[in-house]
Amino acid sequence: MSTIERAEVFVASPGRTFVTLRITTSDGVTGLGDATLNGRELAVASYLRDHLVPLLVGRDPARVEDIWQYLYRGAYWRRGPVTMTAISAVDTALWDIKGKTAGLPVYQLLGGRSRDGVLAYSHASGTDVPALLDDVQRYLDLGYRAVRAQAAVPDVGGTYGVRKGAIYEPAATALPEEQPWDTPSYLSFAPTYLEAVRDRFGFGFHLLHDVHHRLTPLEAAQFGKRVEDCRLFWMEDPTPAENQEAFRLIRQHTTTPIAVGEALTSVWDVQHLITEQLVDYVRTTVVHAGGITHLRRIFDLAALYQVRTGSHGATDLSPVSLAANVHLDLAVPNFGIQEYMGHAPETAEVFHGGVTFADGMLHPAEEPGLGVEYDERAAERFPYQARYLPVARRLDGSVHDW
Ligand code: GCO
Ligand code: MG
Repeated sequence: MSTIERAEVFVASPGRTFVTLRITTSDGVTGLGDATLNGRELAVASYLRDHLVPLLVGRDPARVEDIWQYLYRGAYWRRGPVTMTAISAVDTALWDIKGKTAGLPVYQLLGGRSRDGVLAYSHASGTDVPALLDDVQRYLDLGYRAVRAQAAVPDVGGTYGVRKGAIYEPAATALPEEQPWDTPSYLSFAPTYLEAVRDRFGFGFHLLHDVHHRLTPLEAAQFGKRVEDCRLFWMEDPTPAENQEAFRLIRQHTTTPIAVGEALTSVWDVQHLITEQLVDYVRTTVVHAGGITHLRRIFDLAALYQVRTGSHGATDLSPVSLAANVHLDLAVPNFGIQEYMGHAPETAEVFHGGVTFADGMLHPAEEPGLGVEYDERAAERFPYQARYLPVARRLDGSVHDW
């Protein structure tokens, strides 16, 4: 029997920080898992190195479900982003190994293709409305059939989602940057630029918008109602998801579809949202919601309630978990859309292979496993650099949800 011989944790910052797990079997097969938790990376690296790696050595890598149950139930302490990201990395690496051992791409192990490709959306943004419109044009020219639009609120500055460099990267400073936030200014401005996008480009593509947890339930209801004529694909995270009853109030007032879940980490965290049909899209991912094994369970529950998938795919999801997500997206019946921001050029020096983009769709690699390799040597050129996500403060100085 093949056994897990070693499991190594790599922390490197090629363009941004990634934590990567590599499991090697006694047969010399390797599998990769992403363990990146933006701004809290070293906590997961320690969880893996200090607490999970010693439990893995000697086990049968083929027993993917059993290892998931062993790590989850065996921790006693349940859920939470650090635990679930660490378990995700192990699970993803084991699926990679299973694919390589079987000689099949992972999506084949999940039941094969349910579709020809995976619809992807990317991020257009601008420091003002003309710049946003230019950026939407750029994404349409690149072949995207779905575009997220965000613009900086005039006179407030620091609005979520507005790109400074070539790629939107919010975790950019050694200590958290403090950004101002003003809800009334956002509420009066954001609908106008979404309308400007529809006025200029029409309705022949999907338009998305991320509110990024900034509104109260009633404000979110007002916003959703106000933008109904824009026919958004979704409004994302309109209000923080700790209080899930809040979505019922939003629902009672607007037919703008709702997407939630990028910061949630287990089926129990989304159970109420799904079974009460409080959201239309669930945004949990392979990397933060327990790997392929657990994310598939979430997606299956969602399918029963006509909730579709819309997995998170920001730059802080490494090419490994993005690939794993796209394998799953290709297979599940209730796929909706996949976020795809791409990565900095340095990231591609370390992670080779992965998904490809063509005509608005993502495609996984056809090699056995996930189709991504980690270049350890190249990673040494990019030592770990601490980077934090920003913190938002209202104009009176009090902390707001970033
Ligand atoms: C998105 C997200 C990201 C997150 C980031 C946090 O919709 O892509 O909201 O931009 O803020 O992934 O680490
Ligand atoms: Mg988001």
